[in-house]
Amino acid sequence: MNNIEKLMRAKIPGSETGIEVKRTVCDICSPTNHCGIDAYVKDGAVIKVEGTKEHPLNRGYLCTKGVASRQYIYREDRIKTPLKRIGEKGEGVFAPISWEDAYAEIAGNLNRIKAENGPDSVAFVSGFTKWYRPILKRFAFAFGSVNYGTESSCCFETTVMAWRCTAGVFSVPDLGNSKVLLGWALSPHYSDHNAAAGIQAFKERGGKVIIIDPRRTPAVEKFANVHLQLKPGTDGALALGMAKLIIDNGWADTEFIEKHTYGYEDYAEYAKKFDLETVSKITGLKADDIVRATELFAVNKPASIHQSASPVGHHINGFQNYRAIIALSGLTGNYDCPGGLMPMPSTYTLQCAGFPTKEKEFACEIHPGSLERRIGYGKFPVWDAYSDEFQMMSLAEQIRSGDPYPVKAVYALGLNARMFPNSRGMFEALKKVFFVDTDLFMTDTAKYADIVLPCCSSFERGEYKVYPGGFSMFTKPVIEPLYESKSDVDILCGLSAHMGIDDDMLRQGYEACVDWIIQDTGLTVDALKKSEFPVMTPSAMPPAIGRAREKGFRTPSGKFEFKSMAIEKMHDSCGIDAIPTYRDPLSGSKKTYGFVLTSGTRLANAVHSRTHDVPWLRSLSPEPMAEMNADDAERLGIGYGDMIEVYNENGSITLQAKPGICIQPGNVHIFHGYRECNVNDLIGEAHTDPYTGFPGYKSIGCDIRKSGGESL
Ligand SMILES: Nc1nc2c(c(=O)[nH]1)N[C@H]1C(S)=C(S)[C@@H](COP(=O)(O)OP(=O)(O)OC[C@H]3O[C@@H](n4cnc5c(=O)[nH]c(N)nc54)[C@H](O)[C@@H]3O)O[C@H]1N2
Ligand SMILES: Nc1nc2c(c(=O)[nH]1)N[C@H]1C(S)=C(S)[C@@H](COP(=O)(O)OP(=O)(O)OC[C@H]3O[C@@H](n4cnc5c(=O)[nH]c(N)nc54)[C@H](O)[C@@H]3O)O[C@H]1N2
Ligand SMILES: [Mo]
Repeated sequence: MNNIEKLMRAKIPGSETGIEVKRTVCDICSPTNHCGIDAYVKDGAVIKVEGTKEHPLNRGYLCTKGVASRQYIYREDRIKTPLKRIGEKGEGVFAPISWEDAYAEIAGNLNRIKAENGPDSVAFVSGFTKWYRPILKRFAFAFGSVNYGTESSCCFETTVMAWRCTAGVFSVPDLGNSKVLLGWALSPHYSDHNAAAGIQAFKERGGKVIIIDPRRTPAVEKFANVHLQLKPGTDGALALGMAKLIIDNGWADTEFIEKHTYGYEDYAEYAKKFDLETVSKITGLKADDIVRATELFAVNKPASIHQSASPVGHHINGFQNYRAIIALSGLTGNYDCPGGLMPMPSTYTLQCAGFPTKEKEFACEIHPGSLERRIGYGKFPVWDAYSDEFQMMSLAEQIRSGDPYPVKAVYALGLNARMFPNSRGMFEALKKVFFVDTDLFMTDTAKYADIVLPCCSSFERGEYKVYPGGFSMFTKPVIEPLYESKSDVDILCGLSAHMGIDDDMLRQGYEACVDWIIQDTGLTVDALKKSEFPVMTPSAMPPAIGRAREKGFRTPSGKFEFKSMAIEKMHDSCGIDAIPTYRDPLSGSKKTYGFVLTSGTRLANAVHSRTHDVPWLRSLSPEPMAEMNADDAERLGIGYGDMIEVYNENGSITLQAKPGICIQPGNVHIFHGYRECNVNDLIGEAHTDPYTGFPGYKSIGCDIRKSGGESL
């Protein structure tokens, strides 16, 4: 082997090998975890990836997903050209067409449907991906449709809403100055891996951690001083029980309550119902453990609360449960003070980086008029009040019923029908509309599309990004878009011209749009492009801790609201409660079942549906599995790997059993996103939170039996 061959084999960059190192990001996870990547590029192909050492987020490290980036971007089922359906919907038989023909076909159909049924009969929707959202929303609104909806309908938005109606703004822990962290559903090793190191450092400084989680996780093993392994969806009862203990023991911050809160008397009166015995019964927790955790949290100030992105909200009582948790920060005076919870509005596409952008103004500049025309409007009052998106969980039903008006087309970016409860109903609905789907991969949802458009990955495009701590970045493509793919935004901008949408911004393209959005930050796209790494944004400010106490909260009462004034106004027409009342998460089911089904805990190696077809990642959890408690399994004669059927009034799925100690007896947990075994077939469309429309993914009744055997 000569020297050059050796260098090539070791993938050493330089003029001898022609290998260049170019910087990009991995965008497989949520934007909080879009890690810096050093892409080793040779002859226009990525031949190796490493973490970027200079990136403030990952500092050189990559997780399993980032390490598998090459397999992700070069997946065999990448869509290569625009496609037109020639087979039946769902069959996956398509003919390649040119971009011009695809644009013409889409423009012709959407403009015809608009002329025949009005602009709202076209819904513009997005799955999990966030980066293009301001542009998609502007496109929808400029087209004239109020129907812009995203996966935020089932993700993190319910937390944001709970915060907005309590403190006026989303808030985050000031962990650096806390003594105690109440880790409500805290499991960063799986869902937010870059955050785990910060909590480790907090522990090493002597910080105490309480974890509230129905599951034993690495965070429980490594961080928890106390673990409350409660029954799924009983968080509200626990939080109200903690409130009662705090009040009864004189641990409440009376000064904060008097000066800065609204609705305390009603909240305190309601909490009286949640005595230790009642709470133990509802949550399955030992009374002593509840007292120990409450005292640790309430007497060691300052303390902060981590409320995770979604699991607390994935119940039919999720919004109220979140509010009950958040209320504890006001009750103990741990709000808007160093070491407590601090107000932190989002900067750009749901990220809190600590400076304002004009994302919202950009998306809504051309406004289509009254949002009361939105799909599902009137069903979920808190959603209607706090979001300008339509609640996507109402989409399938309105397509099927045509009530109050027909939805005739769905223009989607990365839509996954299996994300929805009653996914079969969503697939059926997609048969009834003119459906365009843009994706990297030929998914089972894309197979229902009339036109499929190939988009490219983060390695193949430029993108504006923000990171906590005031960082901004504009990435550059490290390779050309593969095959005939284009970036989602280039597709939207191209289509806008063909559709005759009268919007100069969309015509000018992505970089002009971003320049508009970041006009007040002291940066431009050109300036950002000069750096390969995130840079500090001139307009970034440290969090304004203490401002709400001084100047008032951005709520209707100007106070921290134990009782929401906004919801008080809705009470008479909608019957929803202004204080964080609790109801049984299983009360939505028609029948009583032997087990509680909970789903979708994150896997370290997977993100929803998008990674199960990446060979390295799939190899780490190759089979869909139902986790159950070893005692239940033994009692029922179920061994590891046995095929079991999990079923309820909504459907039945068959998968391998995985008995263990992760969850308590009485629960079955199933990971989500698997094409061949979709847990959302067991969740009914009406199993939603009446405040926000969020699906009850994480608590529904079910029974199990050995596959082909008797009911157990
Ligand atoms: N049972 C159960 N169901 C759940 C959950 C649960 O916990 N339990 N969690 C819910 C939550 S919180 C969420 S956020 C949702 C997420 O649900 P999904 O939206 O289903 O998430 P993904 O499968 O990651 O992504 C959807 C599609 O986007 C495509 N995609 C990837 N990158 C791009 C891109 O750059 N452009 C375009 N156009 N497409 C792209 C992917 O290939 C994929 O087909 O699932 C929800 N569903
Ligand atoms: N690897 C990976 N990371 C991801 C994702 C992914 O798919 N894969 N998805 C991203 C997205 S879209 C989201 S929304 C976030 C979600 O991220 P997180 O909000 O952290 O959610 P999970 O990891 O699902 O759950 C965290 C913990 O909550 C527990 N939990 C479940 N039900 C309940 C409950 O009723 N009460 C309490 N107290 N705890 C409960 C689970 O057992 C789990 O240990 O993750 C993001 N990060
Ligand atoms: Mo999510």
